[in-house]
Amino acid sequence: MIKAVISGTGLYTPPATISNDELVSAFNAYVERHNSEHADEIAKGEREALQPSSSAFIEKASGIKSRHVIDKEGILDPERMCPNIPDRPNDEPSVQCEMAIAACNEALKQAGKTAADVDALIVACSNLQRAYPAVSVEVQDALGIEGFAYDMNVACSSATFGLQAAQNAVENGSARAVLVVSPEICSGHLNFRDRDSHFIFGDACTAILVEREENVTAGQGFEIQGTSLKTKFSNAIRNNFGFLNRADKSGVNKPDKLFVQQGRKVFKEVSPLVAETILKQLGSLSLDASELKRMWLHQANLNMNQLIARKVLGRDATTEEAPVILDEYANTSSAGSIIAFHKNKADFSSGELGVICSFGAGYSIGSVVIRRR
Ligand code: CO8
Repeated sequence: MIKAVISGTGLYTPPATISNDELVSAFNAYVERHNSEHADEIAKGEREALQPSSSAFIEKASGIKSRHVIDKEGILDPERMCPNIPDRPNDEPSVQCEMAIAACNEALKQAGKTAADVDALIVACSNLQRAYPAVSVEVQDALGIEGFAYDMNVACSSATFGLQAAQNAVENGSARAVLVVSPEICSGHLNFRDRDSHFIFGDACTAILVEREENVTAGQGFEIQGTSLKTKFSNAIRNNFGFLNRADKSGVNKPDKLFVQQGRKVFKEVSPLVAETILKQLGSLSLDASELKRMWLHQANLNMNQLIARKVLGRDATTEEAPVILDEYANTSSAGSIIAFHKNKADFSSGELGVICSFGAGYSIGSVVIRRR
């Protein structure tokens, strides 16, 4: 039987960063202007005053200290509060394609492979910058990969669901190697005027190369032991942006056409579901949680990750056991758990086990147990 191995990972990090203080200062300038423009209505009780945001709240509630973004200026302009990412002509690579190329090249280099060794590419992410042609086919062409490519979206679990698709393609023989790439431009769909969520997301792109075991140098990479995917419908995290928006006369600029969530509800409902999924999966592989060296968890909220890790291990996890990257990156949707993996895997010795686990909108959970070769 053919076995699938993760032989390389790559990461593209946009150079621009926004600290909590910078973000809060732009938000509060917007609040001040809004409240002074509507002072009469607020005084008469006809309109509610907007409340300021605070860096202390953001760090305490989420663990986020800063985020990387494609464009800083537009987000921090209180008049605009949206990134400036101009459209490009069709004969230039799209922004997502550019991010994907950088991450894929690093993954290929880490694996010691070239595009000629790859048969398929999946762009797996929360937001695609156009409907078609598929961004994946553009990336495939830019990298010079023969074979096939497709886009897929399972929100924050896109990369782990993509990993299972890659594992299947490698193990059933339809591809020698598959690149799973997650160009997440979360700032494009974040409502920077919403106090409850303006701090949550950042931008980044990850890539993972999945290959046949026989094509990977002995002792290199992580063998995929098993994947466990779960979905359960919920309205608690939504983004109603879509191609039918223009067909609704009330217009495309309503707040529900951007990211909206009931954060508390998500926290309460998803955390136990994630721990349960991991434990069940370990059981089905005849493994015990105590055998895990590391959990590379989705990076949405520090308190949530600490709770999930505690439920899985039966005790508090150390930061070595459940590494954190959301302090620097914020929530980068499907890229988050892969960034944690990319940055925290070099110390693994042969035979050691870990789990990559994503969770988010849908709800969707993707858990991938891997063993260092
Ligand atoms: N500054 C100051 N105070 C604030 C702020 C703020 N910015 N925001 C809220 N508060 C106040 C509230 O008004 C409230 O005050 P009061 O107690 O007086 O009513 C108090 O702080 C507490 O508010 P919350 O209950 O909302 O705060 P929480 O402690 O629940 O923290 C979090 C909010 C951080 C959002 C938390 O609930 C959380 O992280 N939950 C989990 C969320 C999660 O994991 N979501 C996953 C979503 S990711 C995903 O799947 C989407 C993928 C698609 C990507 C699309 C890209 C855009």
